[in-house]
Amino acid sequence: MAHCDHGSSSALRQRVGDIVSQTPVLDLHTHLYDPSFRSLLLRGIDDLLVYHYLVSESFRQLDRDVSYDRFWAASKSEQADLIWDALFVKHSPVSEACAGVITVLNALGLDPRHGDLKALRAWFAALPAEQHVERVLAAANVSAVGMTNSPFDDEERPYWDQAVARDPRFFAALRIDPLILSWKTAVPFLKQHGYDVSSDRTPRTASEVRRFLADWTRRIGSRYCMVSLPPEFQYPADTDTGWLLDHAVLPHCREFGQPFALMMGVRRAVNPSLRMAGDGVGRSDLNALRDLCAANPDNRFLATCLSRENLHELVVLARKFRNLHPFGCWWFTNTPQLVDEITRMRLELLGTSFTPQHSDARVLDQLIYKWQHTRSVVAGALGDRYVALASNGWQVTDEEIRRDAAELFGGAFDRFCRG
Ligand code: HDL
Ligand code: ZN
Repeated sequence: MAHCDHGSSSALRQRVGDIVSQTPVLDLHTHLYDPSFRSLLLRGIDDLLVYHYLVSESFRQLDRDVSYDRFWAASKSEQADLIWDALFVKHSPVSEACAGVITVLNALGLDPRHGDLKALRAWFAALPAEQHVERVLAAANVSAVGMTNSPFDDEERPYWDQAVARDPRFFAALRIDPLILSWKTAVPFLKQHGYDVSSDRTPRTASEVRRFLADWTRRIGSRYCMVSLPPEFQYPADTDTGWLLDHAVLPHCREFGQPFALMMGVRRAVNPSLRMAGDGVGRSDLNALRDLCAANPDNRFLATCLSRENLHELVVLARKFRNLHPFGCWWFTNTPQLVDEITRMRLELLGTSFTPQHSDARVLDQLIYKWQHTRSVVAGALGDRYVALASNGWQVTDEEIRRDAAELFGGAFDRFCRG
């Protein structure tokens, strides 16, 4: 076995780190909006601090006299003050979500150590949205941002009636949870919007649901359909969900040549008092995903799981089904330690035929930390694979490293979407 000179392995790792940081990323799933959606685009220090990840963490440290009601009655800046004091002043910001805020402030040239929230607020307030977007996309080296666009969102829907110039770097993704998971309430909504559906599972209802999906796909130019699913999700199933998938959603995706994205294992409202911060995790039965892929070979499925225990099964399933593309370290798995474990598992079982990360960013500035932290971990995992190859006489070239990095940071997703 050719001896790998230690010096060359650290030089190789350095080359990988440099190339990965220089590789623009396509962020396939976020909750961001381009500036034309105005107030829907969250940005700045207060939105960073009231991020629901930090809300749940702060309730573990806040004084008992800060009740849920008192917190939710407070203004956004008062909530931010409470969170800053609880998680950054009274305790060290060692959690991933806290560390992310520090990474962002540092990257923007702001002194995180002596966080004078008043001064930080003034700094962000003076930054127009369009300039803020340019600054953050450049700092994060993000070339494309996947939005989450729901026809059922009363706040967002009116924006699609406006013929305004959109930022083409922000692409749409059609989110259909209410349709698939709350059919009984989706029926009146669809009827109200001119679709002749009934709660019965009739061919008329199926074709009208497909017309709804087609109308919105064309209206927003979405690249894929997405749904999040509870741990109990089963397929096939004699349920409204199962029927809608088979008779409307999957045929729609085939007709439009688009993948269907599944985010599996979220248990909504474990603690409703935490509102958006109150969701939890549950282990899914991935036989449902297995049967989706097997029964629908002409559909393509993007998938991620919220339970760490499901993620190994997901990788093994991806080895069995070429129409399955694993992506991301979602939500509670988006921590450096788990991103490292999951990415190494995926590289060693799938090569580069997967997408290691999406940011799930809700606040514009989060792109900076979510991608800086991810790049550092992915570069480490990828570098180790190249060092192992080198020790067996396979020296990767910079061109090959650039090709592989581009594949992982959006290329594989892009090709998978195109079918
Ligand atoms: O369902 C989803 O898309 C999740 O990502 C939720 O939006 C969740 O609140 C979240 O932001 N996770 O990162
Ligand atoms: Zn999300």
